[in-house]
Amino acid sequence: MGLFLGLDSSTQSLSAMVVDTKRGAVVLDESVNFGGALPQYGSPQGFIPNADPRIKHANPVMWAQALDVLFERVTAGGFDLGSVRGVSGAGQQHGSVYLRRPISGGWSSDAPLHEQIGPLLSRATSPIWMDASAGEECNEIARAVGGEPEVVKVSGSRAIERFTAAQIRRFYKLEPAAYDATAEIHLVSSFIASLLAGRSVPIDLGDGAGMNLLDLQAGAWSPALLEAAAPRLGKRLPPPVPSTTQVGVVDDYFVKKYGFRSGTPLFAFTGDNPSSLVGMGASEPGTAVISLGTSDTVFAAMRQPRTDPRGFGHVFGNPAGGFMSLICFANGSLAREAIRDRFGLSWSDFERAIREQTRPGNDGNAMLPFFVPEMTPKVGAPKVELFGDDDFVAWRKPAATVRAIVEAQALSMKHHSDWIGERPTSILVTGGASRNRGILQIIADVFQAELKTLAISKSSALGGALRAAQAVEGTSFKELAATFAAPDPSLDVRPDPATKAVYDELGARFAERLAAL
Ligand code: XUL
Repeated sequence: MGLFLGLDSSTQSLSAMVVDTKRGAVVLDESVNFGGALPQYGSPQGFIPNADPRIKHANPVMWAQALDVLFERVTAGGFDLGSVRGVSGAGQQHGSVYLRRPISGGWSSDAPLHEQIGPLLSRATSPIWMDASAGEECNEIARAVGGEPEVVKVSGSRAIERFTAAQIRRFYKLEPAAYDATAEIHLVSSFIASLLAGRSVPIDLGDGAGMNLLDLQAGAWSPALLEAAAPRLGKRLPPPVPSTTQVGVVDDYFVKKYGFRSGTPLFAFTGDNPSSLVGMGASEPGTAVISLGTSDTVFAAMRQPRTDPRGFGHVFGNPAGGFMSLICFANGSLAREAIRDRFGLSWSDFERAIREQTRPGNDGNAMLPFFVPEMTPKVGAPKVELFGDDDFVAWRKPAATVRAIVEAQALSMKHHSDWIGERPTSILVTGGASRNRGILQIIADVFQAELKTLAISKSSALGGALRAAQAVEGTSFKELAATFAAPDPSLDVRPDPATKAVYDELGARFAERLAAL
C-alpha cells in the first residue's frame, strides 16, 4: 500500500495528484497554469496566438519547464516525493512533438530541463488539438487509402484535422527538410513520459488511437495509413504499447532535484480523456461521462469499436482494456469564457443568470456558439449568431446570452452523442465547469438525465495516479474507483421533467440550424 503520482499536461496547465491507497485519500493536488506561471512563452491560454485562427501551436519547452515549476512547488510545500511508489499520467490528445534524435541517456543535472529540450527539437512548436489547418491533408490521406470509410474502419475516426497524421503530413509538405531532420515524433503524453524517464518511451494504445495511424483491431501502426501520412513515418514513431506497460523509471535528474526514490517505476502515459475514463470510475461500459474543460467532451467505455455514422465521433483505446467512444467540442470553456468576459461577469453571475434570471427555452433566444473553429459540427471559421428579440440580438441581455450559450452547448452534445447507443439515465460530469450548478441544471434538463459529480474534478490526473496504483499493487480499477472516484450525492443534479417538451422542440430547431450550416 503506498502513494502514487498522476500528472496531466493539459492545454492550459500541468497538474499533479497523489493518492494514498492505504488511507484511501488524495494527499496532493497541485497545478501550474502555463499562462500565469510561465508568461515568457506568450501563451496566456496555453497556445501561441496566431493571426490565422486555424493555427494553434504550443511550445514544448514550456511543457518541460512546467515540470520543474510543478515539482519545485510540490517540494516547497513540504511534500516528500520519495514516498511515491509509481508514476503515470496523461496529456492533451493529438498534439505532436518533433525531435532531432530520440531522448536517451538521462538529463544532465547541470542545467534546467527546459534548456536541454530546445536543441533537441526539429520543429520549434507543436501543433495541438485545437489546430484546424490541415483539412487538405485529411483529404489526401483518405484518398491515398481508398476513401474515408477505410480510414474509419482501420483507425476508428475519419481523417481529422487535429489528429496527428494530418498534422505530420502538413509538416512534411511545408517543411520537408525539417521533416527529414526529424528522427522521432511523440504525442504530448509520450513526450512528457519521456522527459520523466530521460529516454524516449512508447506511445500507449489509448492516446495512439487519436492519431489516425493506429489499426485499432491489430493494436499496431497501420502500414497503409503511415504511408498515406508521410514517407518513412513508421521509423519515426515509438511503438504502441498497452496502457498498463511500465515504460521506464523516473530519471536521476528528478531523483537528485526533487527527492524521488531511485528506480520509481513509470507507466505509459495516455490521453487526457482515456485517463479521465479511469479517474471517473467509468472504465466499464454503461456509464457516460461529460467533461467540461477547455474542450467539452462526451465519452463512454465500449467493448467493441462502434463508429459515428455522422463522422464526428472517435474511438480511442480504453486504458483498462477495450475501447472508448468520444465526441469533442472545441467551443467548451473558451466559448463560455468569451461570454463571461464580454459582459464582465463572474462564474457566480453566470450561475445566477441561469438559475434566477432566465428560464428553460430562454424565451426563444438562442445562439450558434462557435467562438473558435469547431470540429463537432465542422465549422471552419469562428461563427457566432444570435436569434431572438431585438435586445438579445444586439448583445444587450447578458443573462439570456449566458443561458443561450449553455443551452446551445448542451443541445449540441445531445445531438452529436446519439450514435453511442442507449440514452443514459445517469451521467458523470467532470472538469472545471462541473462545479457550476447552473450549467449542470441545463445539461440535466436537455439530456433528461441525473448528473453525478465526483468530489475531485481533476479526473485526468487522478486517472494517472490510479493507473500507477493498479500497475504496482494489482488492485482492480473497480476497487480503486469505489475508493477514489465515488460520486458525491450532495452534488447530484436531477432533471426537471417539465422541461422535456421545451428541449425536445428546441433540439429539433437547433438540429435544423446545424443542418443549414
Ligand atoms: C479530444 C480532444 C481534446 C483534447 C483536450 O479528442 O481533442 O479533448 O484531448 O485536451
